[in-house]
Amino acid sequence: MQVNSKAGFFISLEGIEGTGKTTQSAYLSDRLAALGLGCLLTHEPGDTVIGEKIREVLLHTGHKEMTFMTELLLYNAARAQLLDEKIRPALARGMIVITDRFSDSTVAYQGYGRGIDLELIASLDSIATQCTKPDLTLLFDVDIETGLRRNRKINKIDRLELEDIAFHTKVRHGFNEIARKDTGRVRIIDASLPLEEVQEAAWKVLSEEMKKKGLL
Ligand code: Z5A
Repeated sequence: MQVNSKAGFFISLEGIEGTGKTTQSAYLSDRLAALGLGCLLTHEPGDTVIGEKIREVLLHTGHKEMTFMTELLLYNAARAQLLDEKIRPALARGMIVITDRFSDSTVAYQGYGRGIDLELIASLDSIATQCTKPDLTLLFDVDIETGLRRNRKINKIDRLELEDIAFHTKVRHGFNEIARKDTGRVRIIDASLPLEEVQEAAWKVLSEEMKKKGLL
């Protein structure tokens, strides 16, 4: 059963690190606000008191002993909390919700990256999300070297960023497989372009989708 938002509109931004998801989610939220459209901007893992504690455990560079299964369960726990506390109530009020990462990140990182069975990931996801799915996913794609270089420039290093290029290559492949299998929901944005061009491309896709649904 898929419980798509009845009144609101749920958008996820996905991609490997350094593709510009955080920058783009703020831009899209501001652009919607300028049109008078209320928007909840959120991110994963975190954005609740409990979720931020889980985030600290997940991303701490010292937690090298964390098993892949623990990692998978913690991402799902943070997501369940965020959905119950913030996302579902906002969608029920008819709001637009933009999340910086959602379930596709688990499929790409823990599934394709870590090698955990994709069916197991899907069944855990249906428990954690109660089958709530984004209406639209913008997948920001850039080569791994560029993404990691952008993050190093701002001195951003966490436990997953310490993984080698082979891991990040599998994750990027995973995201592209998700897009290939779900062309109705997932739209790929070329994130190698200059910032303003990526912003315009993302806005074009989002505004067109919203127009189709009579939301703009
Ligand atoms: N993870 C997981 O494994 N499983 C899951 O289920 C979930 C997550 C939900 C969360 O880290 C980590 O958890 C992440 C995936 C994993 N691990 N990794 N690695 P996070 O939340 O701290 O970070 P992130 O989600 O990976 O995003 P990021 O690293 O912060 O990058 P970003 O949001 O995509 O990019 P940004 O912060 O907007 O931009 C980075 C820099 O690039 C910044 O200086 C920008 O000004 C610059 N930038 C952005 N766009 C451009 C363009 N177009 N040109 C030039 N420069 C640009």
